[in-house]
Amino acid sequence: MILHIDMDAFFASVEQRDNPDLRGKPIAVGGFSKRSVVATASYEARKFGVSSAMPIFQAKKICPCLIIIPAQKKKYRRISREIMELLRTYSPIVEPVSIDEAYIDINGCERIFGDAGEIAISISKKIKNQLFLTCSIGGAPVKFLAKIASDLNKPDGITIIKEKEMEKFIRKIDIRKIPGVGPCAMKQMHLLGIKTLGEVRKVKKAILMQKFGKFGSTLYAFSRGEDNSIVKTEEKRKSISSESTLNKDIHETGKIRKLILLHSEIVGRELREKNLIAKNISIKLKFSDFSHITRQKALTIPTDSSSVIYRAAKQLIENIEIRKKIRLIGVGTSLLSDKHKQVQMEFFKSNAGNINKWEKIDRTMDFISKKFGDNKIKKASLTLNDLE
Ligand code: TTP
Ligand code: MG
Repeated sequence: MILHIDMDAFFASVEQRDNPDLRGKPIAVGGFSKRSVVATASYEARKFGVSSAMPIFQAKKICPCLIIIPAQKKKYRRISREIMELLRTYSPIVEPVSIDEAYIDINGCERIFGDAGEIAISISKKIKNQLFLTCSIGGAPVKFLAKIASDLNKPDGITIIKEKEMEKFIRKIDIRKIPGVGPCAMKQMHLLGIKTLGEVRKVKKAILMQKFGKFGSTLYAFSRGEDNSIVKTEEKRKSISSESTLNKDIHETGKIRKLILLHSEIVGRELREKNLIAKNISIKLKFSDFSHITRQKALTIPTDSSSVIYRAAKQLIENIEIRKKIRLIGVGTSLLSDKHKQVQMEFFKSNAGNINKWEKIDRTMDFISKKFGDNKIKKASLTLNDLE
C-alpha cells in the first residue's frame, strides 16, 4: 500500500500554530503589495471564497476581515523537513513531492505498525502531537489513487481504498481530480462525454492517445486501476531528462537552440516540482545516420533553474562541431539532491541578481502552467512554430 500525505492549509496553519491570536480567524499567507497573490488561506478564509493564487486585493474585497500574513518560506521548508523525517520513521521509502506533500510506501511495514488505516492514524496523530499541525492522508495500492484519496476528506481526514474497493471507487472519480488533467484536457473530455474516470473505460485506447497523446495511455491505465509508478526515494531519482525525436532532421543553429531551451524548461520544471537540484547537465544528440553523442558538464552550484540548465546545455552544444543533421535532441540532469538540504549559496554579487531574476521567472511560469495548463505560457523564443 502507498500513502499520500498532504498538509492542511499548510502555510496558514503554521502561522496560526505560531500565533494564537490568528487561530480560528480568516487569514491568508501572501505578500503585502497590490500585485501580491494569496499563497494559501486558512479554512476560515476559504469559507468566504478566498483561495490560492487570488490577488490579495480581491481576497480582501470578498473577506474584509481577512488578515494578511507575510510568507516565511524558510520556516515552512524547515517544518517540511521535519514532516519528511517523521514519515521516514515508518518506512525508508518516502518521496517528497512538494513542500507539504509526500508519498510513503508502507509495503512490508504492516507487521510492525499495523494496516494502512492504522499507520495513517498513527502518522496523523504524530504530526498533531509533535508538530501541532493537521494533515490529510490517502491510502491505496497505487500512487495516483492515494493522491486522489488524500484530497477527499480534507482537512484532517483519512481515506483508505483497499484493493477490492478500487473498481467501485474508480468508477466515480471526477475527471477533474485526476493528476495531470488540466483545463484543456477537461474540455476534450467533456466533448467525449467523459465526466468520471469510469467513463474513460468506454473510450478506445487509440482515441485517447489521439486526443491526449502520451497522457491518453496514462488515462487508459488509470481507468483500469493501473499505475506502475513507484514511490521514488532520493537514491532512485538518479536523473531527470527530456528529449524529442524530430519529425524532420534539422541542422539550423537557431532551431537547435530553441529545442535545447524547450527541454531545459521541461527538465527545470520537473526538478522544481520535485524539490531537487542538479549538479550535472548533459545533452544528447542523435544524428540522421543514427549515430549519437552525449556531452556533460558539472556546475559549481547545483541548480533547478531552467535558464542555468539552458546556458550550460547551450555551451555544451556550442563545443560540438555538428556536421550531420540531427534527428533527436535531449537535455538531461544528474547528480540530483534534495533542494532543502542545500547548504551554501555563494553567488558572485553581480550574478546573484540575475539568477534571482530567472528564478522568479521560473516560479511564475511554473505557477501559471500548473494553474492554467502547459502551453499557456512559454518563453518568447519558443513561440515560433518551427520546432517540429
Ligand atoms: P497545497 O497543498 O496545494 O495547499 P494547502 O496545503 O495550503 O491547502 P490544502 O489543505 O488544500 O492542501 O499547497 C501547499 C502550500 O504551498 C500552501 O500552503 C502554500 C503553497 N502554495 C503556494 O504558494 N501557491 C499556490 O498556488 C499553492 C496552490 C500553494
Ligand atoms: Mg496541502
